[in-house]
Amino acid sequence: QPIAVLDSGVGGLTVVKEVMRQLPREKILYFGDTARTPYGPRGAEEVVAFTREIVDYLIRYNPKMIVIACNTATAAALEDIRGRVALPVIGVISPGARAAVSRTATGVVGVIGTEGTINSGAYDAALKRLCPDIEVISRACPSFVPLVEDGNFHSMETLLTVVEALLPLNRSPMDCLILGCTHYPFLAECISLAMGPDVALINSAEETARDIRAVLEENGKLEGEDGAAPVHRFVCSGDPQKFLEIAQAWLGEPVLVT
Ligand code: DGN
Repeated sequence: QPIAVLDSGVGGLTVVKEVMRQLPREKILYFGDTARTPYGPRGAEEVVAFTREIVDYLIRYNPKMIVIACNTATAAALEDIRGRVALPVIGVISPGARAAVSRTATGVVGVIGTEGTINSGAYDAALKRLCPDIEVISRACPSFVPLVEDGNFHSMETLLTVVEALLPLNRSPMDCLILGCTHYPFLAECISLAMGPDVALINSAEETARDIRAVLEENGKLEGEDGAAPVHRFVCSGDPQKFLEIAQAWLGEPVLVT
């Protein structure tokens, strides 16, 4: 039985990479909605409708659990999907919030994400639930996802776009910045250059993979250490060749895309 992972495009691969590292025996079935990316500027109702469609598709493959590896879809649709399916469903926002709260010393945390994620207030709520006194500085960065979907991770154009978008955050006393969009770890080098060495970047993938393990353990579904190496499967709604190139470069191994 696979773990089903979904995103609006290639962003959820940042979570997949961490699952492969922490849980190497688990089989992954990934869906990237590359034909309809980006989700960020879409209304919550549309994001819920798209997420429902993808989950209905993934369910046919009898997964152990569903991972919504997209902050925009987590903010809009996590509760809706939990109410619709009988499987465990997890998102990426509470894991990222938890990682930031345990990391910050100043109590000032930055969050960057899509317009959908930032406008939903989901990170503010998740962070304040864990730590009521925390100060949260948020900014939507709508220009980032298209760069990642184009495979444009390190160019001068990318660096300039990132620096310009993050300039307003630069003088704040935050000591960590949540990458509140699963596409952003692809741009981590540029983001880190823009923010300087005193700001730690929080990638929710690591913490999300820990949550996945906890859910599987709780349900007695964790694969044993001695199992065979799993064959993962990747499905995208857009150009499979472009997806394949980005997936192989990011994951560092050949992948099967259908
Ligand atoms: N990767 C997605 C996220 O984490 O919000 C969304 C990207 C998008 O579609 N704009």
